[in-house]
Amino acid sequence: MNSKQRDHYSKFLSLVLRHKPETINLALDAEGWALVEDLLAKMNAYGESISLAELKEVVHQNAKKRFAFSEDGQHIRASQGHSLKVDLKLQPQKPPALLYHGTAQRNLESIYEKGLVKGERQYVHLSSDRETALAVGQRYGKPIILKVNTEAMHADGLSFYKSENDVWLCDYVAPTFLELDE
Ligand code: HQG
Repeated sequence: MNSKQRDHYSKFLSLVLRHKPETINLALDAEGWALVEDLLAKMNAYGESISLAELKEVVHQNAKKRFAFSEDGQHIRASQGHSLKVDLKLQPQKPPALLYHGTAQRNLESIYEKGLVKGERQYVHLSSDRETALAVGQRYGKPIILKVNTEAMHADGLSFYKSENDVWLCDYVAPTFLELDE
């Protein structure tokens, strides 16, 4: 498979494992897991033909490690990014003192007013490095990076979670904890 094909399947997996499993009539359990066998059968029936070996390639070659197999290899899920109400069973963790959020410049005014809100997704997503935040922000337009004072948030008793692929998650970031990274 070439990188363009892997990218295509990665996007399709994001759709069905994070947002719309009903697209292919796939069942996810409460923790977001799908049966690999079921996923393969339903993707193939839908016309997104893929073998088990190819699925493994997409999962293992994915730079952001967006998807994970269960230990026994029977199940697969997205590690973060869900709009579906799944319980990833993540435990609260102490975050680094500072995290980053990349967004589009046009969102800034509203973010300063309302803070970072989850929107469609289950959590607000934060990155531990500027580079990733920049890439995230670039998806929606001219990017800017916000520094999030996670140390102060944590001291205030707010909870943070780290996804299996090292994306930091929280429920909300109030404007007072945000600063433009210049
Ligand atoms: C913005 C990707 C106006 C927020 C990434 C973002 C991440 C506001 C957009 C993960 C706002 C939501 C999530 C407010 C937040 N006013 N705009 N008050 N509060 N926003 O895609 O964080 O690559 O739902 O800044 O890497 O961009 O797909 O969230 O621009 O980890 O694996 O509302 O998705 O992962 O956009 O991205 P999104 P996100 P993948």
